[in-house]
Amino acid sequence: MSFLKNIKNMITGEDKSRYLRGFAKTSDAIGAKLKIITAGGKIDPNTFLEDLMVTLLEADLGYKTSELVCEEFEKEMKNYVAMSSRDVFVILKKVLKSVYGDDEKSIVMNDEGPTVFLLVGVNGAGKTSTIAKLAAMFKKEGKSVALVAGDTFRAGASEQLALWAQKIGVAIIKGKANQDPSSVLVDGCRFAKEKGIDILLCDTAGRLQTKVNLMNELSKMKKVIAKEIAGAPHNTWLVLDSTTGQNGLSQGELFNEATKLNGIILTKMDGTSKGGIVIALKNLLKIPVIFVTMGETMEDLRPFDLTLYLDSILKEMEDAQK
Ligand SMILES: Nc1nc2c(ncn2[C@@H]2O[C@H](COP(=O)(O)OP(=O)(O)OP(=O)(O)O)[C@@H](O)[C@H]2O)c(=O)[nH]1
Ligand SMILES: [Mg+2]
Repeated sequence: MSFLKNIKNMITGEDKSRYLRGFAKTSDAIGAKLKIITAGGKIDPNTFLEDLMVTLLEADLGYKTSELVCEEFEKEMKNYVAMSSRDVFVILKKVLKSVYGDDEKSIVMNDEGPTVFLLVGVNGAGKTSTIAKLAAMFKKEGKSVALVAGDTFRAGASEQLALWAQKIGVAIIKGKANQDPSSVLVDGCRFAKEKGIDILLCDTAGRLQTKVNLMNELSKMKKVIAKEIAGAPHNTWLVLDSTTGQNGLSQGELFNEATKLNGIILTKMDGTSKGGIVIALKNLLKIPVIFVTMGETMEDLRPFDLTLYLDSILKEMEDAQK
């Protein structure tokens, strides 16, 4: 969709190097490691496949996806008489790209009224701070934005969001402590309709994907929003802490069952060497990663871009010897 394309065009120059820095730890785990393994010329295909499997597992691609990458790598490898370090880079980039699949993703925009975003996820994943980042981004794009403090459970959660709203200069709709979050969301939708707000960003309380009653609460929230604004929530995004590891796949699966996700935001990429989860999530769950966050400032939100991502995590290998 054109909106996302506009944002993507923002990734240039200095911005691009910020993106690369955000994946530095994953780059150490994959690119730098493979560079060492493949240094010195002669690459034994059998031991290399083992090393590749271990490297991918350590970077959190998960067993199934790592195995698939290795199988595809093995097929490609047959086209080479002797593999150089540079060949490994070229093959791996091609294989990772095909295992990820198409990089098609969109932000669903509502042309008839407010576009509603519902952000869900486990405790501490980064939902509230990501809402702030998204609000700042949309505001910069010239959209009118309002926030809904749908976390009425955790003490201080509404205040945390209100501070962000004040800092960014956008409206906020809050409820009372322990108020039914669905009723706060209804208030938010009505406010957005009345005031002609373009973007309504709804925060929710953190919850474990295994707590059935809390997951049902999310389904209820979706239903009440849909009654207020046709097609809403237009975007239901799982906020996933990329340092979580393979539990992220279980989060993706169970939140998707409860709320039918149409996107994932991967947070805290700056603090992890486990950026391979991006590939596993897309390959196994078919849910695209829309944005990644790589720091705590408002500027640390980036649209996910497959080519930049692969360039980043394999960066160390790029100038490897032929
Ligand atoms: N380094 C780093 N820290 C982040 C990033 N995103 C969020 N954080 C930090 O992670 C912590 C939790 O973020 P919140 O936004 O409060 O998480 P939440 O999902 O709303 O948490 P609950 O409301 O308790 O469920 C905060 O200290 C954030 O500053 C990121 O991309 N990089
Ligand atoms: Mg929160």
